[in-house]
Amino acid sequence: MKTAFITGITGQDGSYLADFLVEKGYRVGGLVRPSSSGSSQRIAHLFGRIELFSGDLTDLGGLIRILESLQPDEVYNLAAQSFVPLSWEQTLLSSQVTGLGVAAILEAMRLACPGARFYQASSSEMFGNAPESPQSERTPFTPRSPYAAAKLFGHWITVNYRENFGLFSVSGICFNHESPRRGLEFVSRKVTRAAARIQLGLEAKLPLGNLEARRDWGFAGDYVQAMWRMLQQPAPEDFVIATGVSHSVSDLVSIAFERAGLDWRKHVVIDPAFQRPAEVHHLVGDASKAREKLGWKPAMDFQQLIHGMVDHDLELAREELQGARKP
Ligand code: NAP
Ligand code: F7E
Repeated sequence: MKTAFITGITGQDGSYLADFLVEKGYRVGGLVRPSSSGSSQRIAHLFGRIELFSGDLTDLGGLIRILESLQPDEVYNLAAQSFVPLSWEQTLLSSQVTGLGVAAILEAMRLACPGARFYQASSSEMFGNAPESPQSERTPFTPRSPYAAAKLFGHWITVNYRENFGLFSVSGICFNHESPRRGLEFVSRKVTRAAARIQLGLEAKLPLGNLEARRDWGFAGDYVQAMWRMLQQPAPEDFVIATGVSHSVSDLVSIAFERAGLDWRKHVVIDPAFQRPAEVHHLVGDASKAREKLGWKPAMDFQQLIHGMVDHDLELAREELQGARKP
């Protein structure tokens, strides 16, 4: 039986990865923040089948103690302050967790379990307004937010630990991926939840920022499989993970509202508070290396993804109406 350790296990990707690894027969350990007692609902169905360790990605001593006791075969670093606008408000905290936190977990691994394999959750945000499209492993990085700059540090420190210490450490440069477990502040979930709540009369308007921004949106459940495949390779390498198809925020809104039986033009309002001065306008990935070397391709397309999210949010909104769920 293999053992995996997941930081960020209470997040969207961490919860899907834990599902996937438990299903594969792994012993799964996860890092949870002492303050996150209220945010474990994404992994509640796994209680009893995973082991949780209290700690913080920025606390080297705690990470060393956990890794010494667990002795994992694979470490997945998914913890981060992952919301781009918040990284402008909490710049140092975001840099510490999303950037320096990667150095902390790598250093802990080097000291406690140097033979383990390491996955770093790198991001397409590192490309910024890239000079070429689509973006691949060879595209230059031009980060455009503290989040993206911190991710770039995490990306390069992962490469450096590989080259200097011989660690099996790799980065997956993942483009946006969503699911019914997505945080409510990200645009996909904000839209699907609002469409559902407007349909059931729980809300009337949806304030949004830039409707022209384009992203390459995939399904989180598909992306965690790529993460695992990267750690099963004979040699450590970095991979872009993407669908290769981009859509605008207005495409997203139109598909979601249509699924909910609504005309989005009657409900969406533009609110400058949600516009980003340093916007990343268009990201779309070229995942041909992952297709060739990992045998990975996404199973779910954009419309299926958004339909599934709307259907899930309609169910939650119905429960809320019946008084079985808090808003
Ligand atoms: P998410 O839902 O925001 O989850 C972030 C996780 O990090 C949560 O479990 C959170 O714990 C944890 N965390 C935050 N600060 C921490 C700290 N100081 N110490 C320990 N844990 C901490 O993010 P996600 O969408 O699953 O993404 C997973 C990773 O992939 C992130 O690193 C993200 O930046 C990266 N990424 C995501 C995407 C995407 O489209 N989803 C694309 C590319 C890269 P709490 O529950 O306690 O808050
Ligand atoms: O924004 C536009 C916004 O916040 C997507 C994170 O997982 O993926 C995610 O980062 C786009 C942007 O995701 C609203 O301006 C318009 O152009 O859903 P988002 P993100 O910033 O792309 C990357 C790959 C990560 O690594 C990150 O961790 O949508 N947009 N109106 C809006 N966005 C939000 N949130 N809210 C709006 O009202």
